[in-house]
Amino acid sequence: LTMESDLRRALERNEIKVLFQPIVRLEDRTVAGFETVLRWDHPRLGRVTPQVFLPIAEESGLIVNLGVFALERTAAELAAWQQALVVEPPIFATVNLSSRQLLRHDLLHDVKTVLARTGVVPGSLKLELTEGLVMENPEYAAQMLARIHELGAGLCLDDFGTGYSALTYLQRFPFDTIKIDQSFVRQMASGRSGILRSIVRMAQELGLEIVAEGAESEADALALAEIGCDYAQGFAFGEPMSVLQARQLVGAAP
Ligand code: G
Ligand code: G
Ligand code: MN
Ligand code: NA
Repeated sequence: LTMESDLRRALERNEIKVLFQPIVRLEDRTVAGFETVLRWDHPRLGRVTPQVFLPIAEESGLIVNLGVFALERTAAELAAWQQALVVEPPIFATVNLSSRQLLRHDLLHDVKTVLARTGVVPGSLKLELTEGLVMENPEYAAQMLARIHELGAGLCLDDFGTGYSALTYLQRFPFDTIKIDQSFVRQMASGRSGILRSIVRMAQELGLEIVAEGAESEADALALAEIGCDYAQGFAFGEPMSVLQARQLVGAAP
């Protein structure tokens, strides 16, 4: 309960940080975009990870405020980069969604407001959701995601391959990107790349962009490129970093 009341004040006390982890284009190793993740710099406990505070945020409803915060910060930063830099295609950013957020009707309003206020290039601000989240209520999720897609936000299916992997759902939902779970990159590194290869072939067939998550070495990056992944994310290219570091990385630092 202490944690909950601390979290309630954390936003106004500037203790919540939005970190940016680079997503790199495998063909030329340029930074294509970022996934943003939250961290809580607690005055006594130090840096608290989402695994610890997200369950509390979900339970208490504070996830709504945190979600709007992550969305606004990410979109504002992205818009500034898009104005400062002329790169084609423009840099993108993905923001994680949790179940409470998807099930809230206001999500549409929040996304619409953020897109209108920041003027990011349509599709360059993406929402990232897991299969499990979508499968909690596929009918409802299909409707919500269709409307989010209509607003001009991108959609990325996170942790792909770990859940139900009902392939028909990939066609039913307007995802433009899949993010292949780290476990397949680990398997590949130990000589088993069969599933990874078939996921990539299927995603290509469906016209989806492919991000591989958990690229930790140069060998991983080379193998992922050879298999046909478009992008990779992982410690090989950078851990989640501060917004200032991200600005420097894209060349948009003042
Ligand atoms: O960054 P890290 O690997 O510690 O993230 C752990 C988990 O927390 C990931 O599954 C990620 O999706 C989730 N997460 C990180 N930031 C956010 C956020 O802004 N909103 C939501 N809903 N989940 C997040
Ligand atoms: O569940 P989700 O995919 O949103 O979580 C992303 C998390 O994965 C981030 O919090 C980040 O810390 C972690 N991560 C990112 N890159 C790597 C990596 O190369 N190796 C490992 N082990 N974890 C990573
Ligand atoms: Mn994610
Ligand atoms: Na993931």
